Amino acid sequence: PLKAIIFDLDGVITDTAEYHFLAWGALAKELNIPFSKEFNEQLKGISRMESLEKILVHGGKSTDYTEVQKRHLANMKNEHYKKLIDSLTPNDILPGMKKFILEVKNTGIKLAIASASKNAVSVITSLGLKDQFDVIVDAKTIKNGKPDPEVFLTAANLLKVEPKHCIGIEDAAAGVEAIKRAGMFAIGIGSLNTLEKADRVYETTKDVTLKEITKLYAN
Ligand code: B16
Ligand code: MG
Repeated sequence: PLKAIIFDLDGVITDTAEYHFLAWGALAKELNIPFSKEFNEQLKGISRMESLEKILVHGGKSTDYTEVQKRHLANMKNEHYKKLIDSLTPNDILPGMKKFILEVKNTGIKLAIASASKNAVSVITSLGLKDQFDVIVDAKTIKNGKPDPEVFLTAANLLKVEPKHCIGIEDAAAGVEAIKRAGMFAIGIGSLNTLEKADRVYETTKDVTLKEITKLYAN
């Protein structure tokens, strides 16, 4: 039986993925590195420092900066990002997600967050959803980022639920891979092209219903 649903945060519960895109885009522009929505897909779900490295490699500039300078660049992006998420409110919850979360909660299924973001607790608090979750696991508590399964396995462990009794929901390719490697059922939000490893892909959050995913999980 389905006992828990583990949610990614950025791109599933709220569209902070768009703010990450804007903040990285501004930094890339300053560094004279080409940046596009398509390239940004590769940054979804992966850590801040890994994202920076991918951007620098993409621009052929990885060896131009020392580790200290790279930390500084990552901090600049994060300060910009924090300004962008400063004004988040419950109105920024993605369509259908609040209703879905409350429905899951009412059914007695456990809920957790598994996010690669160090800003996860602040985001979920601004959205007014923190109390709905039994467990929040973020980049501050884990060693290996997505696509490593650690963040999802840690969430299941803290919930005291076996991975096979969990569904994971993700918008990033790295995240879907992490869910599958954790031995869970994977729901993807986005395009089939990028999320082909998911057990089921929905185009948007408003297409996700508890009734349907419970059925898919059971079969
Ligand atoms: P931060 P998620 C991830 O969050 C984002 O998808 C990814 O784009 C970002 O680089 C990462 O968090 C780190 O975020 O800089 O705030 O620590 O989708 O796993 O909830
Ligand atoms: Mg995400």
